[in-house]
Amino acid sequence: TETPDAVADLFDLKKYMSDKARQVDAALDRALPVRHPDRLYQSIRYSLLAPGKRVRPVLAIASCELVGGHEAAAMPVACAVEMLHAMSLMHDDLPCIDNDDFRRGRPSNHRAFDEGTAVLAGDALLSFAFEHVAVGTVGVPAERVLQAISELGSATGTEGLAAGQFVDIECEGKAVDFDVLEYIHQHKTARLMEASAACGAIVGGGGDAEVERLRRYSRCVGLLFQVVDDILDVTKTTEELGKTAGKDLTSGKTTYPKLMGLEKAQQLAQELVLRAEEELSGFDSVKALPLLHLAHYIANRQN
Ligand code: GRG
Repeated sequence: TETPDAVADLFDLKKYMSDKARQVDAALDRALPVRHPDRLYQSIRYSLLAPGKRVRPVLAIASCELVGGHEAAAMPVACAVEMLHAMSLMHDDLPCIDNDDFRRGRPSNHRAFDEGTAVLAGDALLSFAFEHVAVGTVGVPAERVLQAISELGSATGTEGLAAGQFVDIECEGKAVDFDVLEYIHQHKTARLMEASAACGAIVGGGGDAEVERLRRYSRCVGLLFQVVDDILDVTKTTEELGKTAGKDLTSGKTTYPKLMGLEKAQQLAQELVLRAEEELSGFDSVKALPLLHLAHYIANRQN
């Protein structure tokens, strides 16, 4: 299908992403073969290897390569961010949190297995992600590996995912203002994307300024991801119902279109792409193509 973007013609992001995703899936498969206890491993593999976009691992690998590192150096952190993402989805779906029966087009982990297994498989995956980076990263100075590990810790804990999810739960059923909405998305979504890019650049040998630029890029992309999600939520429903007006913007969870209107939300998405692009302008323009296209892909995605 044709994208409306002119930049889309210069680089085949689809191929780039599917090539990288294939490498990541093979590495994830090797990292966690089924051992004793079988059912725990099967539960982990069920969620970890389920089909997803692999946006976070691609961010890690592309950032590593952008600063001159090799894909192999970034593979353990790329796998780790997907493990952290997968465990957060498993726990998010639990009856005590979002109580979702489906994930990635299949029954959620606790539906396919059981609640206790889903909790423990998520816990095991959380621990293993750190172990995997510590043990599996080769050819990278130890202080850089340590930096990456601490980055992953802050991205998932009380300064990251867990905090974002906590505030999200706390705000359930309440009207939320722009700052709180941004806090939730910044922590639940953008922070792990930021860590993915930062870790990739760190193990790739990037300098402080490069790591910072990639952090700013991925924070924009992370927020963009959510703004687009909210926009799709409105436009998809409108399409499905064949209506001319948008979905009821006054009920349910707070979204960008509800807070600022659909048009302003679309403007915000455009601004975020531009800001992401600006951050990349500090890099070699050819080497930055994957991340440039990734930002456009996220802006234009339809699911
Ligand atoms: C991480 C310690 C720790 C605890 C977990 C439950 C929880 C705390 C956090 C939940 C965070 C959450 C569900 C964030 C939503 C993130 C998000 C945007 C999910 C969708 O990501 P995609 O579209 O999914 O990249 P795929 O399936 O393509 O990988």
